Amino acid sequence: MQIRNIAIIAHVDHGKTTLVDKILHATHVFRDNQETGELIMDNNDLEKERGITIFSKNAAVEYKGVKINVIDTPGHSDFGGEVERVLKMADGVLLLVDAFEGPMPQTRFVLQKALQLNLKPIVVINKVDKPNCRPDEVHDAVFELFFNLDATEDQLDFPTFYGSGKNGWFNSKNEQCEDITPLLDGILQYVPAPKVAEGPLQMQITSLDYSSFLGRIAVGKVARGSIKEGQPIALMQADGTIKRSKVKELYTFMGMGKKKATEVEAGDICAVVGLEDFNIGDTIADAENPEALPIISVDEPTMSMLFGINNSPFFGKDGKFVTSRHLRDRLLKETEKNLALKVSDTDSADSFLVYGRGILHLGILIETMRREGFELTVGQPQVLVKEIDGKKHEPYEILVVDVPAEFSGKVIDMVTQRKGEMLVMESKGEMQHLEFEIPSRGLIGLRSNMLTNTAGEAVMAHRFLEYKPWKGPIPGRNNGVLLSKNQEKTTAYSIDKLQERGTFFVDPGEDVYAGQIIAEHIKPGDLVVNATEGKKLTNMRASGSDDSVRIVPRKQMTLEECMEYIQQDECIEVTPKKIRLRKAILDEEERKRVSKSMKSEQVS
Ligand SMILES: Nc1nc2c(ncn2[C@@H]2O[C@H](COP(=O)(O)OP(=O)(O)OP(=O)(O)O)[C@@H](O)[C@H]2O)c(=O)[nH]1
Ligand SMILES: [Mg+2]
Repeated sequence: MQIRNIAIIAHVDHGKTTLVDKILHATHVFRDNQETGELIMDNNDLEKERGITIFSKNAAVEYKGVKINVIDTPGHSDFGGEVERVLKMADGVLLLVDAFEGPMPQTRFVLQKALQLNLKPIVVINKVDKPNCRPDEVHDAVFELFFNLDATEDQLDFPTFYGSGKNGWFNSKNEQCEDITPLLDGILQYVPAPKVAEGPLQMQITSLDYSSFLGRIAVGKVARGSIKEGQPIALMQADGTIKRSKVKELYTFMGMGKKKATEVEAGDICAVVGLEDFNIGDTIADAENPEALPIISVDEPTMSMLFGINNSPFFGKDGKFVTSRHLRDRLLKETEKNLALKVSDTDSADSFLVYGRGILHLGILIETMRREGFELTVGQPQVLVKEIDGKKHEPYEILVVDVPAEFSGKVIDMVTQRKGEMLVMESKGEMQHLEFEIPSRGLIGLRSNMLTNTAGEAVMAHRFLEYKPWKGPIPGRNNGVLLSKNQEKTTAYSIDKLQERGTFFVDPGEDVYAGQIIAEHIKPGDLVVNATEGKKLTNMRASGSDDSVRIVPRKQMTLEECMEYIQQDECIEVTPKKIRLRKAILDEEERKRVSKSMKSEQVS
C-alpha cells in the first residue's frame, strides 16, 4: 500500500487537533453515529482539562487506497523540541495559520524546522469563519515568512488551502465547499511518498509510548529495510553503546489506535515492543550490520527550578510518595522520555535542580507528579544565565501581543518596565499588533498582569530568540504578602477583619501554618497576621447571621500562576490535594535574620 507521512504544525491554538478530528471523521475511522466528542487526539487528562496538546501523537487513516500517517504536534513553545523530533517521521507538513492572527512566533519556529529538514509544506489558512479575518493578507505574510526563512524556490511555491476546521471544509480557494476532500486530495498530490534507502534495517526512535501491559514502546519511522516480529536487532545509542535486543511485538498505526503487524516495510511508521533501556534518538538497526542514524539534537533548557521534598508542617498528609528517594527516582525516570528535561543533584540530598523549557513544561511535570501521589516543594523558576566571552548573558525572547488599541499604551508601559524593547507596532483589524524583544526573566509573571490590565483582552505569545548580554535588574512583584502567624484553622471572623489589607488565597476554616502565604498584601512589604482568631464572645451578633457570607471568595491561582507569582524567598508546597504558597523559611525570626545578613552582604 502507498504511504504518506504528514505532520500538522502550527502556533498554539491555530486548530491542529481539530483538523485531525475532521480527518479521522472524513475517512470513516468511526462508525457513522459514534459519539466521539471534540479534540479526540487530546486524550491525556491534562490535555483534556486545558484544551491544549502536550504530547505529539500518531494516527493513521486510509484514503483512496493510500495510508496516511498523521502526526498531531503540540503548538506551545515549551514543547518545540518535541515537534522538531517528530518531524523526522514526516515527509510533508501541513502548516496551519489562523486567518485572523496570521503567523505567530511558534509558526516561525516550526516552519523553520520543517524547511531545514527539506520538507515542502502545504499551507492551510484556517478559521476563515472568524469575523474580521484576513485570509489574503495572512497568505502574503506566510509567503514573506517563508522568504525570510530562506525557503528554496520549490518550497516557496507552496500549495495553499483555505477553510475552517470547525465547520469541516477546506478548499484550494477561499470558497466554502462541502467537506475536507480537497485537502485530502492535496495531501496525496503534494506530499511525496517516503524516500526509502536500500539496505539493512534502520529505524530511529523518535517518540515513546507507554502501555501498562506492554511497558515502554518505541515509535519511529522505518528508514531502511524492514522490521519483523521476533527479529534480533542492535540498539545503537547516542554514546556509541550497542545493545543486542529482540523485537517482541510490532504495531502499525490505524485510526487512533494500533494494529498488530508481523513485518513493517521502510517508509511506514511503527511501534516496537520488547526493547529494554532504550532512549529517544537511538537507532534500531540490523543485528549483523548495525549502522546508526545521525543523533537527534534537542533544544537546551532555558529555565531551572529547585524541586525538594515537602518539608512543611503538613508533610505526608496527602501524598503517597514523599521521600527524597521517591522524588529522585521519579525525576530521573522522567528524563528518559522528556528529552528537554535535565535533573542535577544539589548540596542537599533533599532537593534537585530541574531544568526545562519554560513554565508550562515544568508545570506539566509537577501537575503530573501531583496526580501520581507525590508531595513536593518547588522554588521560583530561574532563567539560565550563561557566561559568553567572559560576560554574563541571559535568554531573550520575542514577545507578540495583540490587544485592542485602547490598551496598547498600558501594554507598552508594562513591557518596557520589564526591560522589553518594542520592534513592531501595526494595526490588525481592530487590534493593535505589538512585537517586543524582552529578557525571558521579564516574562515571568507578565501574563497575569497583562490580563488584569487589559480586561482579559490581550493575546500574547513568546518564543526563545537567543542569549544576549544581561539586561540588569527587573522589578519583581509589587505587592507584599500576608503570612499566617500560627498553625490553626483560619476563621471567617479573622479573614473578615483582614480583608481590607489584602486578597486572600485561603478559605475560612482551612488549615494553615506559620509562614504560609495566605493573602496578597495591598501594599509592598510582607505582614505576619493572625487569621485564626475565634470570634470574641463579647462581640456576638444576633444569632443566625453568618460571617462567611460577607467574605470575598478567595483568589484561586493555577499551579503555573503560582510559579509566576512567587519571589526568590518563597516556594510552593504541592500535594495531591493542595497547592500552598509559603516562605522558604517559615520561622519569622530566622527569616528576618537571614534577610538582614543578605542585605548587609549586598551592601558590602
Ligand atoms: N472559529 C474557529 N475556531 C476553530 C477552528 N478550528 C479550531 N478552532 C478552535 O480553536 C481552538 C483550538 O483548537 P485546537 O484544535 O485545540 O488547536 P491546536 O492547534 O491543536 O492547539 P494546541 O495543540 O494546543 O497547539 C478550539 O477552541 C477550537 O474549537 C476554526 O476553523 N474556526
Ligand atoms: Mg492540539
